[in-house]
Amino acid sequence: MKYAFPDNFWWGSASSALQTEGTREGETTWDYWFAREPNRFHNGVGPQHTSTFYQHWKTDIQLLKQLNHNSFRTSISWARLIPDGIGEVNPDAVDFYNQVIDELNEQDITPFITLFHFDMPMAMQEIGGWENRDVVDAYARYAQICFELFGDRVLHWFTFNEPIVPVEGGYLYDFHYPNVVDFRRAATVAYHTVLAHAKAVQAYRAGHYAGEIGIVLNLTPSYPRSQNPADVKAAHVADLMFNRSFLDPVLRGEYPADLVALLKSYDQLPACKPEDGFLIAEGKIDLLGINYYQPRRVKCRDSAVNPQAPFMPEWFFDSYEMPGRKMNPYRGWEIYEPGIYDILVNLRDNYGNPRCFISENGMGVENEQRFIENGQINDQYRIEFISEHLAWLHKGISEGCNCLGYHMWTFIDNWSWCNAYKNRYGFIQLDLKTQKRTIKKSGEWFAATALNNSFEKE
Ligand code: BGP
Repeated sequence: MKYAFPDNFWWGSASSALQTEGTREGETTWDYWFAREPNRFHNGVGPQHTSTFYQHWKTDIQLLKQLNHNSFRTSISWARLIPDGIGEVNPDAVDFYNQVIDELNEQDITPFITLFHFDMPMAMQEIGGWENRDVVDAYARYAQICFELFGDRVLHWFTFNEPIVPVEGGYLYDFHYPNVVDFRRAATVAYHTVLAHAKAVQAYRAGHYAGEIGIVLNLTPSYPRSQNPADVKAAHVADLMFNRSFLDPVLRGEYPADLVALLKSYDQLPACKPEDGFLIAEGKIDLLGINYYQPRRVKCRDSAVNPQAPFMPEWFFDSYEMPGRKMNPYRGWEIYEPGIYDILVNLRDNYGNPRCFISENGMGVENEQRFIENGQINDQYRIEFISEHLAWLHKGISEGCNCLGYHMWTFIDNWSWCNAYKNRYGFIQLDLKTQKRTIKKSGEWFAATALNNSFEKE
């Protein structure tokens, strides 16, 4: 069967500043944390020398061209642009991002720019990070500076990438700095992130720029083990906590009433100001980026909650390991292609069918050198992964979902936070010693698909 996509469909990939640039300038929480606890990072590899995009941006953009990208998302590093988060702008950073943006446009690759991809300037973390409303204001200023500097040539902006991840990693599950486990503080961080998002949207609207502004959310459809009301309720709470805590404010301009009621009943609500509601209502977006990697399967709890234990989302559900689920064993994530369709249908039916696109989807695999044939990684598994997700995406579009594109994570193997270079995601293999870039089979497959705006599959 031939799967053809609408005209002007966005084909491309995503990356982020800290994971690719290398040549660190402006300290982030990652630099600080790595200096103190290198053992937290796979093989002790930190963020200093990631995939050298800072030096090789021009030839890397050539490679994007070879992959037939018509669009590409990366982020601006707040700490590179404004090293202390709030003060002077670094002119070298302005030059660098100007060059990258201009070259992308020159090559007819539409730049999609994220303002915050997990990389908090350390100076901002030192005053409390997202727990402090002053940091919300500093971020709003940073956003406004970016719009003023680059808004004439960047027409697709994203305030945050996966804002729930720093909440989970930094304040619940101990996989990002500052390694706190405290739900109320996590809720405050999430809430202030939504306020920061809304302030950036407000600034963008006030500037009457020509483009559009959105956010990138990692949506994990929550599937109950069974239709038993207890399992269904468990899935509902997981959905409220991990999806709707950001989805509802950015698309509906308000929080789900049952999420607010639930947190209130456990005394976990962040401190709110009366004017916050108006601000959140102004944070409604033009375009939603959807990162989809895995579903969330849950069941009701098998055991009673220990009332002395810290309050956690897991007070309301257990994870459910569905027998026979397909796994990516390297990352430990389930692969469930219909999830992409379920997300789109949910947006169509319950959120007014917003303009959206898949902003990340991908498969990290360890030790890909074992698949080298004639000097090239033959990653057939990745081609299958992509084409199966695309088939479900295609079904969604044919049923009226407003999905405008598909971006892969990622173009060149890059540094994956605490996993460093363990799992490789790229269309292009990166030799860490020589920095040599070699297109994988999946890169060739994607280039052909983008060129034809279609692909064939049985
Ligand atoms: C997303 C992030 C990316 C990227 C990707 C792969 O959550 O937006 O930054 O890293 O996941 O995940 P990981 O690197 O954790 O394997």
